[in-house]
Amino acid sequence: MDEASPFDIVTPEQIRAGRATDAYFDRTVETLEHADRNPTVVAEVTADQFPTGEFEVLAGVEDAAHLLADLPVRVDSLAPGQLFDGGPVLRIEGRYLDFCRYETALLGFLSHASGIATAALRAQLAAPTSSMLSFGSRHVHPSMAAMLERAALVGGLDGISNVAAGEVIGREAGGTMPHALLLCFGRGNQEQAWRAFDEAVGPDVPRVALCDTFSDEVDEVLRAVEAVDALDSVRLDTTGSRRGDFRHIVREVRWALESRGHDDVDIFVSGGLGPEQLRELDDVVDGFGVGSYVSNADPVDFALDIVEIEGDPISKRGKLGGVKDVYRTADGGHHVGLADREGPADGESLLEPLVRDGEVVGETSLDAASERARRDAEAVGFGAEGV
Ligand code: PCP
Repeated sequence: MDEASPFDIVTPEQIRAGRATDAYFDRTVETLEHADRNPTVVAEVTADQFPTGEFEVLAGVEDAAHLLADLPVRVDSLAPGQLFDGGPVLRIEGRYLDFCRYETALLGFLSHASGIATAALRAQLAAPTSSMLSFGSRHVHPSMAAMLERAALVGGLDGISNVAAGEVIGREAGGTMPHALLLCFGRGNQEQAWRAFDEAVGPDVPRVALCDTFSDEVDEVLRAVEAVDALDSVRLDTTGSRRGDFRHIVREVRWALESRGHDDVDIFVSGGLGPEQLRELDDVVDGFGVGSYVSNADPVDFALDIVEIEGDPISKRGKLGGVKDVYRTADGGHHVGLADREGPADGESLLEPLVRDGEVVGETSLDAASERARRDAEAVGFGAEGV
């Protein structure tokens, strides 16, 4: 183990050097070099061979691009944020030994981020009128926080909570107070905690009082608005065992605020929320913190397969040989076809150059990816039926 790294973290240098690989790729390199065999191949990253109608969001493309740009290969891919339901999302052309060892890291970059971005999009579409922050970094290994937060934003969440991840991806982390802060001031002293927070933090930090620590939500909310003049919001993170009818609790809080003239105080809720609860609460809250539903999403089951060797189509059983293209048709459907044939008349080809001559040439910006996911969800009807 590297003495300089006390944590169980594979370093960026190891990833770049092709060491974040399954050992059988090392054996494959040894064997091919021994046999003096290094064919020119085309390989494709695919989850489903044929379109399934069940769309997922592609994320992790920028990491994949930076990994592959160091290698003498040509890479095409769907753009980050693009929705897909079958066929290749990324294609590599080159000598096999030049990228063999990188398959493991490449699939890891794409699989995990795409699963998270898909869950984020599903969450966002369940509550389209509320703002939504990513609160899940506590559920993942800290070395993955930036991946989590970027993918959550690609899927449409509005903000992130992990500070270091924000520094990596160029976004400022948001968040105000945990229960620990209230507990440190002691039972019955919530006003002291809320006021101390108001006095301590900078003017740009929204004044959000957490109002569920010791007593009834309505009671704590009314105390908070009295305690802090410029209160922006209250947050309810009512624990599951006390929740009962959470929508009713939120409506009571809204009623109590409005009846005392505090219509401008927003209500923010968090804790164990997935699409069903988000949908149920969207019209009575202003914002959500969503953690585990997004952070614990299953990775997409991508595989990398060689589909052409020295110009001839090839595949293992159950996979489709030959270089493919993926088309979006006007009705929002997907069509997968051989790249050297004519695509559907109304089809737009989705695979675009990502890496050429050692340079990342594809568009990988976070804003463009989020915008694409949003537009694409509309185009294919993602989330339209509450899924
Ligand atoms: C919220 C809640 C969840 C956190 C967010 C993640 O934190 O208690 O544990 O959301 P999730 O349930 O959707 O994964 P806080 O209220 O700040 O937690 P704490 O009780 O630690 O103060």
